[in-house]
Amino acid sequence: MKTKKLLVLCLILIVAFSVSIFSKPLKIGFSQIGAESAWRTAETESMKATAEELGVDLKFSDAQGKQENQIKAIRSFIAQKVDGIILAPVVETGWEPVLREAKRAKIPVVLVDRGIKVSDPSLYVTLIASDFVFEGEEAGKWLVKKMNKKGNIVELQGTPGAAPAIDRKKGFASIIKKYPNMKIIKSQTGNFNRADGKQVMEAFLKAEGKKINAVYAHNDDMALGAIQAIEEAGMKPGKDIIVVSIDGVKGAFEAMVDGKLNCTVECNPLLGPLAFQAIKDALAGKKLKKWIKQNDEVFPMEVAEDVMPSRKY
Ligand code: GYE
Repeated sequence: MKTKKLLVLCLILIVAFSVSIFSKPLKIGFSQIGAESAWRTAETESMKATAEELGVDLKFSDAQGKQENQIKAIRSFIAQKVDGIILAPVVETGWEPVLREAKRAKIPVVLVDRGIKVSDPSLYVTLIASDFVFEGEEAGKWLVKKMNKKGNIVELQGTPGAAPAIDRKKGFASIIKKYPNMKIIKSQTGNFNRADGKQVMEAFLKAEGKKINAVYAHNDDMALGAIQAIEEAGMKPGKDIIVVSIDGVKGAFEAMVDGKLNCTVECNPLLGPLAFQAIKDALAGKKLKKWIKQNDEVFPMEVAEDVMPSRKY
């Protein structure tokens, strides 16, 4: 009898405890990199919309492209005793100290869209992101076919030190180097934004002029900037110079329909639902895969018009 009573009491306590945790809205901090591209804006919207749908109390912080601001945001989330942290890390390195602080405070950290390099994998729950090496390889394979295995390419890289910049360069180069008549004649960062993409392309055109047969941009925004530079130089993007990029944002599809962009490899930014689910799973003690990989498709301009209406970002 005594043990039965004790059991009932325990049960009541467990239920009361669970109700107290789960009835108040989850407080989650999201440290976003900035708003350098249409892709990132789509990701921010996905996070905010999902938080609203789920009734999550979202603390949103825009780091204006600076890691130090992200570190400050994470510290402030810890001080506010959030239930979980979602981090889109601007660069791969330099996260260990602040993530150790989050771990000490028992706050699960979910990485979205970009990976990091840490010696202790327990510092984050999971990474929800695309395979950037694969995306670079796909862009390379498509270009090899389009260029008939020969020609000169210029490359617009993403932000220095960012996982998608490093891996998209690596994946692309691994394909191109198999073809001795294909050459990457220039490669420079355009910081994942349109204005820098345009400016760097202008410099490339000044230096190499008509030698350039193709542009490979690590994201659509830089490709759209490059397209403008090509037009201003009196050439036809998509015809005189082939343009291929990554992300698959609306602006890219519009440029493909206009015949100015030849191909985009998609990269899914709609990570809100998966990110909040991952935090909930971590809080419930579930073990998650270290990388929840997103699958991406290649969209050449020939399919753009048909596909465009079904695009969600
Ligand atoms: O491709 C680009 C950006 O991290 C995957 O960041 C993301 C990249 C995306 O700003 O447009």
